[in-house]
Order: sequence, then C-alpha cells, then structure tokens
Amino acid sequence: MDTAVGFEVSQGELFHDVKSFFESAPPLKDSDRITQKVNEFVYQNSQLSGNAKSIGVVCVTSGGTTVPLEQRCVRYIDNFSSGHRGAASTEYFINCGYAVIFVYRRGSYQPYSRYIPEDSFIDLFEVSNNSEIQVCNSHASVVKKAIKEYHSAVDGRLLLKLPFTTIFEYLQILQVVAPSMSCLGPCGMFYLAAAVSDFYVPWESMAKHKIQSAAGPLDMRLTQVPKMLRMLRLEWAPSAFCVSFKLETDPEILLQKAEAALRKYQMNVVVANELATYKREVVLITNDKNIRIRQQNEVGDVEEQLIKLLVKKHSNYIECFRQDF
Ligand code: PAZ
Repeated sequence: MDTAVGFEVSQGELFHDVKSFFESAPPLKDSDRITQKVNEFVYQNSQLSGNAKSIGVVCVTSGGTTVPLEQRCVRYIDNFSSGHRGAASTEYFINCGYAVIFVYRRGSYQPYSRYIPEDSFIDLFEVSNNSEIQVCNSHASVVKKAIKEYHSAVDGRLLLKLPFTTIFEYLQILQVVAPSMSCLGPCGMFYLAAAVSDFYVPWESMAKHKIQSAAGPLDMRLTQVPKMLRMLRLEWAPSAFCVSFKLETDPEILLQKAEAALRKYQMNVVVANELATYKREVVLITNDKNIRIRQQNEVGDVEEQLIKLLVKKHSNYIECFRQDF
C-alpha cells in the first residue's frame, strides 16, 4: 500500500523519521538470536564460506503487517494478504537454486504446506486399528511430498523462517536481515511481497489499555510509516537486486503507481497486481519494458513464470555489476 502521492521527504527527514520509528518501537523479542541466525545463514550461503550450495540469497517477505491500536493489544488494523504468493515464490526460488530468508506473518501460508487443506488439519489424520495415528490415504501423497521437500530445504540450510505480526516487528526484522545481506553485494535479492502498513500509531502515543467505547466515537491520528524501501536502497543493502510489489484496486492507476515506485525507490523491478486478478496476472515493471505474466492453466501458479523471469534478470544484473567493477 502506498497512498502518498507527490509527498516527498528529504533524505535528512527520512533518516530522522526512521530513527524515531525504531527508537520508539517496542523492542524486538529475541533480537540477538534472530541476528545470529540471519548472520550464520547468510554466511553459509555466501561465497565467503567456500561451500555455498546456493546461487544467491533472497529475502522473501510475505503476509500482511498489523498496526496495533493499544499497547496491550485487543484491536488492530490489518493488511490484506494470505501469504500464498510469498510461500509459493519461496518454493520456486529454492527450486532455482536460491537460499531463502522467509519473513512471514504468523499464521499465513507456508512453503511446502500451502497445498494442505487449511481448514481441516485434523482431517489429514486417522487412528489406525492398533491405535496409532496415521495420515489418511487420501492425503498421503501430498503430505509425503510436503515433508520431504520441506526437510530437504531446511536441512540443506536453504530456508530460514522468521515470523512477524506487527509493523514494528516486520521492519525491525528487515533492519536486521538487509544489512546482514549487504555482504552478498549484487547476489542478494529482496522480493518484498508482504502487504506493509503505510500508517501506524507510535508506541508512546498508543493507549496502554483497551480503548473504551463509553467515551463515544473514536478519533485517531495515524502517523506515516517511513519509506523503508528508500532506506533499503540508500543504506541497508545498496547493491542488492530489489523487487517490490504494488497492489491496487483501481486498474486505472496501477501501472502509473508502479512505475512511480520503480523510479522513486530505485527498484530493479516492481510487480504490479490488481486485487481482482492478482492470482492470475501480474505485470513486471522494469526500466526497459513492462512484461505481463498470466497464469497458464487452472492449476498452475503465476509465481512459477514470475520467479523464472526474475532469476534471469537477477543473473543479468550480477553480470553487469561485475563488468562495471
Ligand atoms: O499474500 P497473497 O498471495 O494473498 O497476496 C499477495 C499480494 C497481493 C499481497 C502481493 O502480491 C502484493 O501486491 N503485495 C504488496 C501489497 C502492497 O501494495 O502493499
């Protein structure tokens, strides 16, 4: 979501806003452990380790961030995203030889288990005659495939999963992951499919307890979330290949907004999608030309073609980068 039109902040203002966002955010739980896990994962998958099995590392963000309205949160604003795109894309990236840092909203779709029926976890199992729990025959092949592929990715150190719920956690995790990935130079990629809030309530001005309705209608002022895409490009991982997403409901403004984001945040690619058709169709906006990708059949994922194309573009980017240096 990016609703700001024509409202620009200077670089100095951006740095100031980012600093105050992080200073006022509630501390990220387990921050040291997350940092250590990310650093180890990036190192293992970098050329520095000498035995990297992956061709690059991509940070895939997935699912929507929440904006809490109370410190002891009962109510919150949410963003539309099931996490299916991020989960599917993660599988295709790993198939193409990448290692993936999957930054996902708790409870959203997960790589390798997105095929399992979401409403019927319990329907997958049955109790056998000798009282053992077993997977029902009807789901056995799907479950077997999911387990095998998942373990191969995790045990092969090609998948690291980091959960978030709030906008604070999401940006704090990105602030850890991005600088850690900067050592990969152009071999690092960001694929930012998460639906990130544009507005939030700063922690210090947030009600501590549940907001009471007895006081009548609620008047609330939301502050703009600093544009972290600019931070990513300017400070955190300037040489990385960056893909952001733009979702709109009005097809009339979609491409124009996506093109503006490409220029404004100096992305390598912006993937434009419309709410009504996003599962079937996306448009890749690049400096070169726009490429429309459509789902080829009822069962295929649009992500399969999308990732193939991005991998090609990323490899050209690395090549150009090396020639320039
Ligand atoms: O997670 P999902 O598969 O339900 O949806 C994916 C999406 C539409 C959230 C994603 O493609 C996207 O556009 N993300 C960015 C949204 C935004 O403009 O903030």
